[in-house]
Amino acid sequence: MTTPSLHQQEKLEALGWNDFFAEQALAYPGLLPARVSRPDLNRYHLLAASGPLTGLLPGRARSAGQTKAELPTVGDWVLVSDPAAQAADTGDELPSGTVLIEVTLKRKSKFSRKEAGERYDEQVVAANIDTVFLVTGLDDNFNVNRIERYLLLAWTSGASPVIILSKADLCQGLERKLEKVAAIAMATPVHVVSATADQGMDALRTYVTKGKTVALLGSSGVGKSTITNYLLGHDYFDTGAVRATDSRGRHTTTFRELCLLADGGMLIDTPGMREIQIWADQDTLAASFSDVADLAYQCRFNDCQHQSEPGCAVHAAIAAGELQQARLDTFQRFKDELAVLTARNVHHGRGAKRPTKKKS
Ligand SMILES: Nc1nc2c(ncn2[C@@H]2O[C@H](COP(=O)(O)OP(=O)(O)OP(=O)(O)O)[C@@H](O)[C@H]2O)c(=O)[nH]1
Ligand SMILES: [Mg+2]
Ligand SMILES: [Zn+2]
Repeated sequence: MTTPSLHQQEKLEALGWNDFFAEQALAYPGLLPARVSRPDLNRYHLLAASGPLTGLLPGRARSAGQTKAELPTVGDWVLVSDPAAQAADTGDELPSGTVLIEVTLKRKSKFSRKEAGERYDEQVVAANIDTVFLVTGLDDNFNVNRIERYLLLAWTSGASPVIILSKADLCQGLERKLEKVAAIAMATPVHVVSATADQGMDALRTYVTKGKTVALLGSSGVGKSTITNYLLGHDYFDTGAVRATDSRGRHTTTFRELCLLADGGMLIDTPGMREIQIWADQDTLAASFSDVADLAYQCRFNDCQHQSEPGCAVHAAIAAGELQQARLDTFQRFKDELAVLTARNVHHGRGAKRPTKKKS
């Protein structure tokens, strides 16, 4: 990578650049770093020290044995050709402000889910994020199981989760809902907010500080774009009314985009997810359900399924009112889903083991 000037260095750091990426970039002299702010079909909107650029992915990158999950996505750091050097070197005539994406740097964190539908592929929703805002409405759309699911994915991502309970102004029975959330949140911070009634929003700013990236995730209509606009200070993203019958949204946001806040920090707004299927591993599942896992250690049998075995500490805790049956049910359900996912990926040579590149 070309050594950036002090001023450029500062701009890069404001975009989240740090030693983790700088060390990787040392191997590529002559290339410039840029961050993917919005992936389009074949073009990538990038933010570089010099300002916005448009990145093109050379065909060879797509065919070099990269899986879909390895292609650049929102939040990724890429190294691009220096437009000036490129024209001189190859005589390539790219429109001004357009560069070639040569390298995608290794990710520090990534929020993934199983691709929607029948396929068993990983979809990386956002990369290199510090915090994920897991947004759920406190209106009729409130659903604790969904939060549990998002939490598991967030723990797998390497970023820190924060539970955002939105639309506080429309909430009935807050206390009861908070109890339910507390029972599954473990140590995750929980914030009750309303972006439209300007309630609790300042607490959210503490996560979006200079150089830090926050991704907003949650189902359609929970108010992700409304929160993003609030923190941005202007209406950048379209927002859309929810259905009166069930408070569900209409999938107003259709692309993922990283935006810079005026006083530093970055937000990634994402489209509401229809399905949130887990993409995790056993260790993260156990960590995410440490309440259940800690109890399971105390079961008489190592392979206790916590059904009707004697000496089951999990069932004892449920009987004593220390653990909710629903929590155990969710744990078992996730475990089953994960078993299917692992079996499919082992079958297809994916998962924990990366596919080995064939030598030609
Ligand atoms: N009453 C109330 N309405 C809100 C609040 N936040 C958002 N809304 C409304 O909820 C609707 C959906 O908000 P959006 O921000 O578009 O939701 P979204 O999560 O971005 O939805 P998708 O883009 O479809 O994923 C809009 O009509 C917002 O005005 C809030 O705190 N209180
Ligand atoms: Mg939206
Ligand atoms: Zn047991």
